[in-house]
Amino acid sequence: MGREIKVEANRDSADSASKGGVLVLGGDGFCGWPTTLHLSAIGYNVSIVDNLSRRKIDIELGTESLTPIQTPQVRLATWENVSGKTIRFHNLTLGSDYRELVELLKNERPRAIIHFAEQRAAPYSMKSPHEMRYTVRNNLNGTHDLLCAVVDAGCHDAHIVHLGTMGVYGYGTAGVRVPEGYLPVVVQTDNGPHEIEILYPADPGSIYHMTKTQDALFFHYYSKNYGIRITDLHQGIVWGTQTKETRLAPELVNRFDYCGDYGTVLNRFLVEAAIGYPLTVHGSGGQTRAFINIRDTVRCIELAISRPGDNRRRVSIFNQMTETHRVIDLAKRISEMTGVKWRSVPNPRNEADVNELSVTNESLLSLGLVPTTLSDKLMEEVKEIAVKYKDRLDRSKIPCESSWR
Ligand code: NAD
Ligand code: USQ
Repeated sequence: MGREIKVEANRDSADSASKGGVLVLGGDGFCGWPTTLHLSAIGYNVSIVDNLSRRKIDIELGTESLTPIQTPQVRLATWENVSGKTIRFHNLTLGSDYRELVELLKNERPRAIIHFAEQRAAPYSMKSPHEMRYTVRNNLNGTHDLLCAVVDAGCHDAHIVHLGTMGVYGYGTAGVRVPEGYLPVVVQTDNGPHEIEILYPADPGSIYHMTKTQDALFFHYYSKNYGIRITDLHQGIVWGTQTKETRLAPELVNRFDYCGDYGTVLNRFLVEAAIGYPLTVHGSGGQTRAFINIRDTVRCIELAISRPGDNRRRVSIFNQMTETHRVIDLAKRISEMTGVKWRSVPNPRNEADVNELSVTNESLLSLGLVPTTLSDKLMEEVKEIAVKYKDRLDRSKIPCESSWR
């Protein structure tokens, strides 16, 4: 068994009142930590699996979260103090600690497994062959080991919810409104035209995004052959920092990445504005992308795991995003809000300078998601975090140095 942090004094009482057990793989990360707290708060009995590789990559890159995130021990003890609820932590590497994973699944028999545990930065995945190979090894072995272990442990009833990405579709959709994973197409057969449904053609723009397109095939295979229930959430760019639960104590603060590898565009613009650094628009800024606030991320996971069972032989694919924006429009809006100028920097990525993007997201809306859309008030809130911790910021880490070319 992986090293376990013991903060489980209330385990029995938590179990008896619980809505069921949930494993959060990658529960120490930016999306995983607030999701863990939220699921614990609403009555799930939650265990985290994380090998802290993200914290180690920070050390490797010589950077750290803008917010002072605490060790897992302090985070979990604080949560127990403020909520009275226990969360267990297993330090285990998905993709290599296979036997430990099988044992964990046999012991916990979770109702749902939320899979966040992948290397998630496109620029990091493109730095050099070392990071390219690490990203492929980590993400693909991790996802496959999880599926294989679920079968091996006889946990066929566990619902796997994976965090995928909008980037699996590519961003050049030729005017098509991007559907939720599947595309109906008409093929010519000897008996005339016949309609079939295919996975929307994959068009990854980085090694990282490519691993997510490959994950989709693993899910298709395990769902079709073993009847494992799988939901793949194709998430847009997440922005924001805090959620209702992470706000409950300073020790629960969520991670905030701003560096050129891990910082995502909107959070980076807000941090740049907070220190008067001209907003770094790549190229013309005509790139259109899908966005979602971190509060909606945690809500979407809640909705995904609480919905009734569906066809186990077909992966459910939902687009987890609430709005689309052009990068330049975000820069101009933040510039007007703060008085900090934007400037165009040469685009280090191999991506279209301009694209249109229209996305279907009915599934999560129909389950009850009420989108938290971009508002100056919410952006102010993120900027406040940036201002509060600006002395921790290292300006030399802002430029994006990973080049695709
Ligand atoms: P993150 O890097 O902050 O968190 C990932 C966590 O997984 C880290 O704590 C890391 O230590 C852990 N991890 C990675 N590989 C592991 C392994 N092999 N074994 C055990 N633990 C491992 O990333 P995030 O922003 O929270 O993203 C979580 C998921 O959501 C990723 O799969 C990502 O692709 C997806 N996603 C993120 C965004 C975003 O904007 N942040 C957008 C769309 C999709
Ligand atoms: N960009 C800038 N300036 C910056 C940083 C980025 O103009 O300072 C541009 C990029 O060139 C790109 C766009 O903003 O056109 C988005 O870049 P990003 O770094 O915010 O997002 P991306 O690399 O796509 O990755 C992030 C997450 C990833 C997730 C993905 C969802 O890191 O885990 O899968 O968003 S999506 O973009 O919908 O595929």
